[in-house]
Amino acid sequence: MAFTPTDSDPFYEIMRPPPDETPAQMTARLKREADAQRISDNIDEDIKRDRALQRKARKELRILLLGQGESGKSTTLKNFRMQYARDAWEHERAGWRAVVQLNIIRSIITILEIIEAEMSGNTPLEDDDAPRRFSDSAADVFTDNHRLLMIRLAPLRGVEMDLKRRLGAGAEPVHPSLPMAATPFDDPAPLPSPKRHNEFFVRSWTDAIDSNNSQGSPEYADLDSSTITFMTCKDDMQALWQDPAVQLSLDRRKVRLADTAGFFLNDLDRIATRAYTATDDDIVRARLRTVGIQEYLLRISDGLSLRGEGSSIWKLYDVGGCRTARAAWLPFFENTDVIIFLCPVSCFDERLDEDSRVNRLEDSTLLWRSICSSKLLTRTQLILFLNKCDLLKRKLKRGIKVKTYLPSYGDRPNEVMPVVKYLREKYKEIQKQHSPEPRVSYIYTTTVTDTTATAKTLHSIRDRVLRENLVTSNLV
Ligand SMILES: Nc1nc2c(ncn2[C@@H]2O[C@H](COP(=O)(O)OP(=O)(O)OP(=O)(O)O)[C@@H](O)[C@H]2O)c(=O)[nH]1
Ligand SMILES: [Mg+2]
Repeated sequence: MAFTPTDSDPFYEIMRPPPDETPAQMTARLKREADAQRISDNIDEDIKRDRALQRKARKELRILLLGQGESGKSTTLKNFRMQYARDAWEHERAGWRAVVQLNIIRSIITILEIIEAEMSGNTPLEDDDAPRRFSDSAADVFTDNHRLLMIRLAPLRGVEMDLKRRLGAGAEPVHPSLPMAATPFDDPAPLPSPKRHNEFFVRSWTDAIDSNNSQGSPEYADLDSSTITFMTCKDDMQALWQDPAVQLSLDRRKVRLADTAGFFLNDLDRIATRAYTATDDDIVRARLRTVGIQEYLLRISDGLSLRGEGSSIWKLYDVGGCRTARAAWLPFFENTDVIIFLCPVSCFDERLDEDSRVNRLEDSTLLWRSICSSKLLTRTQLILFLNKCDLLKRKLKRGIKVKTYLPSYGDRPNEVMPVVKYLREKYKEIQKQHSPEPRVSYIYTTTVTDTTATAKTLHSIRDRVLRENLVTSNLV
């Protein structure tokens, strides 16, 4: 950009044009300035290219995991680490027990708060669309037994505080943000989805897990009063979770704990024990919301057996996906080799936590469009995960019609395969239309909580990314 000094600028005196400058002198001066700028831009470009080549020579790749909040970025990262950073994974295993306990306690507290609200006839907690006051019969389903359970489970609030302190986790209110005018494919119909509670978050889950690591070991459990209280509450937690009135209430408020971290509630016999150690699946499913951006290193051996040699370093960046966190993504775009973008396909009838006016699929689609069209990412390989296929399947089975929220879906069958195919085509089309230069589309349908299937996807990505990287760095 040409330099235009103002009189408050320290360079004003040096840079300002002579007062008696003729038109011809002005033209010559502007040309000189434009030439200087072009040379400077070329140098910047050369430096950028050199840096990229140096990284390639060191066989270093930068991979960014992007997508809206809860799309599955951290879960994908965990799959990568489980496959390719096995030592670190094992080292952290003991520390995950506290996260699993915290996930369970958050679900229990959600249930307790719902019972409290229903008993007092207060405004519903989870669903803005539900009636403002429940009928007497709804409140009546809760009895003295529920009151007793509430009292008996009260100590879990203390355990929650203790676990959060140990993990260094915080809780953030959901900040409303500006509405988005555009829609993905059509104007979605009004959405009856629940609004979630403030969630705890960590800046870096490896730090959180590390700081908690020694305290998470089974030997430490003898002294760990939180685990002891947690174990003591096991029967009451089970009674609460399996209670028909509770299930009815959750259903009415469309709170699907079983679709979130709540599915640990079915495993209390296994988890609420002194000897419990988190399994690989537990770790992958445990939810810790990300804020900020965190770098994770992986050493990837080239499964291509290219001359049988070497490995490359993959720098993976996990980011917070909620709208307020997205401004921090931009500085990471430059020199990013690969973006793995996660679109949760089950979200067509849900709204953003941070802005309940915005449909999640709409948000994800606009995000995808802006990633595809970014000039900074022209040479970045884009990989799209159409994620949460298992939840899509469950949702369609419950009879929820895609067409209601996405009228352009029309009369296609309300089944997983056609829905995924439709979204795949739409996302592919957006990529084609909005990419500044033609690029190949790599689209995978995923359920990243399924570690076996995801391992295959990651191996395929590894081979593909390494191959592409070799091609672009002219090594093959
Ligand atoms: N059933 C199911 N759950 C999933 C899937 N992918 C992610 N989840 C769950 O969805 C929740 C959110 O996943 P995360 O990986 O934490 O999402 P994120 O994109 O990192 O979210 P932020 O950190 O808030 O940006 C977690 O409870 C995961 O276990 C999936 O394919 N199927
Ligand atoms: Mg995350």
